[in-house]
Amino acid sequence: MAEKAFKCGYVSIVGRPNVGKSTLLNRLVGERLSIITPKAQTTRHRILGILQGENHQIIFIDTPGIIEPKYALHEAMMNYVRTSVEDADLIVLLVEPEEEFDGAIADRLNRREVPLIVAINKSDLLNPAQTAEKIKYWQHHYPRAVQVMDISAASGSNCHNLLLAILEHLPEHPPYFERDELTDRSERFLAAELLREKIFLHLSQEVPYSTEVTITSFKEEDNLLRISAEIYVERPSQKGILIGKNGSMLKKLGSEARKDLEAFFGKKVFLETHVKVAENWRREKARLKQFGYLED
Ligand SMILES: Nc1nc2c(ncn2[C@@H]2O[C@H](COP(=O)(O)OP(=O)(O)OP(=O)(O)O)[C@@H](O)[C@H]2O)c(=O)[nH]1
Ligand SMILES: [Mg+2]
Repeated sequence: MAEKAFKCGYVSIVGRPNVGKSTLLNRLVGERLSIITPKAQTTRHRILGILQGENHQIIFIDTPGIIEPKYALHEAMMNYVRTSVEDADLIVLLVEPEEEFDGAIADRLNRREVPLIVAINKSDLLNPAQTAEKIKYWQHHYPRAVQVMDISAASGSNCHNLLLAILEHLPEHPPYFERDELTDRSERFLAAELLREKIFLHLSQEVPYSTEVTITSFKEEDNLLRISAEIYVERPSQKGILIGKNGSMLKKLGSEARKDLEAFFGKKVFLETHVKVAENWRREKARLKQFGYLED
């Protein structure tokens, strides 16, 4: 009997901010690779999550939500979306229940002829009649979609069917990555992101958006990980808010991040944090390079 063909390709998950792209990446890969918060513009990078199967290797790409860029950081984020779509063998456009068709997003996606799946996420918020109506709506706006379906990335509902649809339309190709690789991201990156997640969860208004985290030291000892992080904000007043009264906020952020890091790495973690000011870093090319958003 002929051997089953091996399927492999890049699947770009794109959509507006906050629709659940990172939740879907983590759900499909079964690991916590990308941070999730209720705030828009949580994801700032292009993050690969690789699903390895006996006869397939699916390379999912999580991307920042599509927005009109307002400053250099946004431009870098939209460049990640562009390259992700350019690299894709298949595109999953993720939308949420109340969302309306956006011609600018359609133009972006229609530049590629690869198969497109429209997935209506957060279907747990819809009744069956509403779901049927939304499916019709998106079929009407994306007649070229190979499939329009409802899912819930948070509960996992229908995500297996999404995976089957992806596999059906993925090309036959030998694996691009090693057979045990999970992501292209370093442990340092994942650690910085987990700390950034806590900042998004506990601070409001501009502070999370003005914050960047870098890991300055990541040392593995026998049964312990020693991690030092620098948290950058844009103004001295934000530094005060982040540290909190008698250091209480910084302590809370650090302790929650540490618990998650211990669960992720399966080791005891010692996490040290320092807060610094980098004026207007979101608009400064040199800072964006330092923080890894731009190539040298
Ligand atoms: N009710 C419901 N909420 C969901 C579902 N999937 C994700 N969410 C919530 O939607 C919010 C945004 O999820 P993310 O995965 O961070 O969304 P994103 O598209 O990656 O957002 P950005 O990175 O900001 O573009 C979080 O509060 C999730 O818990 C779902 O299936 N149902
Ligand atoms: Mg995200």
